[in-house]
Amino acid sequence: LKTESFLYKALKKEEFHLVYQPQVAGNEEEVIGIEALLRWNNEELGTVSPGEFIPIAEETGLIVPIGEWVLEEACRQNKAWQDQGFPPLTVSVNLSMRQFYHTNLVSTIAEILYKTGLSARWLELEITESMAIHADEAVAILKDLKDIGVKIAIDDFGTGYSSLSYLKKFSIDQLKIDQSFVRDINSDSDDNDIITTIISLGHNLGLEVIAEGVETKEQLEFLKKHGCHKYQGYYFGKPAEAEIISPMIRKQE
Ligand code: G
Ligand code: G
Ligand code: MN
Ligand code: NA
Repeated sequence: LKTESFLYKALKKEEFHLVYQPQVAGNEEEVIGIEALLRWNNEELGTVSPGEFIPIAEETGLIVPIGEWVLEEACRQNKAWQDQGFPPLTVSVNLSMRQFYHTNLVSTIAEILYKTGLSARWLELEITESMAIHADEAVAILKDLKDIGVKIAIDDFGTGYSSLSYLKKFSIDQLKIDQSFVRDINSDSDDNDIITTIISLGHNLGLEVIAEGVETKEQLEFLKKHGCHKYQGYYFGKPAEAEIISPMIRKQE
């Protein structure tokens, strides 16, 4: 309850900030994208994890203004990197269910892109399989998002309860293999099968596939061997403030 009342004031009091985690591709392990992750520090509560406050923000509807702030801040930072001469990257932003189905989502995103000057192709929205529950509506929203040019990724892929048929109907660009499958790569043969299946599924449907939660060289080698080209995880870098991430993005010559 205390968390809820503090959450109402958090935006105004500028208690939120974003951290960024690199996403890398290819043998050069070049940074090609960044996931933006929300952090909240409150004077009295200390650091509250998103796992704790996002569900409250969802219930109260606060996720809509908070989510808008996240989108704008992530786009602003990404444009700043481009203006500083770093090679262009995709910034990925997590959307929650309530935000996804909010009437103003598409126009809000269009406005934020206009305001920050970021080109739509450098913004990726992460949704989860569970958001496909209102299938017809979701198809329409995703089509509108595609029309403005942003990318769509399915986060935590493989953990949701959903029919695979939506993958063909939805305008999506990327599957993110859930970290639970990556965690046990070198011990659990079931997870190995799931990973190789997701990679082929993605490739067969013409989608990019990124593995999350990559922590070891063994996991990376396995993923590479099976044709996964993009990775994210502590092995490459933990989520960190923009200033810490900047040196990881190679400067253009
Ligand atoms: O960063 P961390 O691992 O603590 O994130 C925990 C959970 O919170 C993850 O499921 C992540 O997707 C979610 N999360 C982090 N930042 C945001 C955000 O800006 N918006 C939404 N909706 N979820 C977020
Ligand atoms: O649900 P989502 O995939 O958005 O959640 C991302 C969360 O996963 C972030 O909170 C981030 O801190 C966490 N994360 C990122 N890389 C790793 C990793 O290599 N290992 C573990 N255990 N967590 C990670
Ligand atoms: Mn995510
Ligand atoms: Na995930």
